[in-house]
Amino acid sequence: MKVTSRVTAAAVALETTLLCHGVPKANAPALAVRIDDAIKQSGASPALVGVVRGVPTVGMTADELRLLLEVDHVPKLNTANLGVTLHRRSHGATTVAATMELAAAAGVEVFATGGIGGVHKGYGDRLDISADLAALTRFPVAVVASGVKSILDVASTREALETLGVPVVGYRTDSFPAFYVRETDLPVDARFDDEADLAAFVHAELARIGRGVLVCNPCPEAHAFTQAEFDVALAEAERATAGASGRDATPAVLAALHERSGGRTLTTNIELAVSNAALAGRIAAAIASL
Ligand code: PSU
Ligand code: MN
Repeated sequence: MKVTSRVTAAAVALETTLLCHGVPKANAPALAVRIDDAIKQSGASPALVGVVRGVPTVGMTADELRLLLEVDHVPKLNTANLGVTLHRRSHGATTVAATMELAAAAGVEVFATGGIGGVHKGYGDRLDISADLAALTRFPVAVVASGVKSILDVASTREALETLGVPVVGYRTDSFPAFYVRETDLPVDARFDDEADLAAFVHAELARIGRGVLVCNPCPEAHAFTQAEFDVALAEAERATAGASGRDATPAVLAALHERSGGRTLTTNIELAVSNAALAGRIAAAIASL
């Protein structure tokens, strides 16, 4: 695939769905700047990924991000609807799945986000599994995330990653984190405490398997929820969004959580995304100097 790539050394890919749908639009420009700064401070270079007027772009400009944020309903793109959006020359915000596809096409090895999509709890009685999981089996990119959002079925998502054979490693943790919550009783495949060792593993593993790796970085302690705190917030948010389904489910529940927690889940979401960007930057910088 031909992508417009403005990638320099030690690039870290970033997704646009997090900015266009995951946080309120008013918070997106400042979050984008904080993520960029975190990556630069780590000695790496940010490469925002999205589709601008049908052009798949790795390394979007600030003006291009502004354009996507100004559009009323920029579609959320996974690997299923990416191609049609290119064909029709429309704008699109890339999820983890589509961002991985474009990052891989541009040769970018490291990608930072908040949390990946996974197995939904089944709002209504339908099966809903994010394309992010399949993308991890297809594109050689290391995704640095705080596990999966605790609005999903975290245990089933961990099991699905195992079934798909996706390497899941923990940065200074033995457990698979659940986004707002630092720890669960679910395991990672291996724990890494040393960043240089983690970077060397990631680089070698991507080359060895030609598929993705999930690097789990728990939410910063100061902003984490306990499981009990989170359960209360989630129960309320689910009640408020009982009708949302399909691609709308995640943004709807996230928005309800942000509203009902008085912004606390939003702060946590922002802080963990920045922390993941910083770690991804350090990994990318370490890989560049291998
Ligand atoms: N993490 C966040 N906020 C988000 C998402 C992840 O903190 O909005 C997005 C990502 O783009 C992820 C997507 O790929 O949600 C998953 O959506 P779905 O379940 O429709 O695949
Ligand atoms: Mn879905």
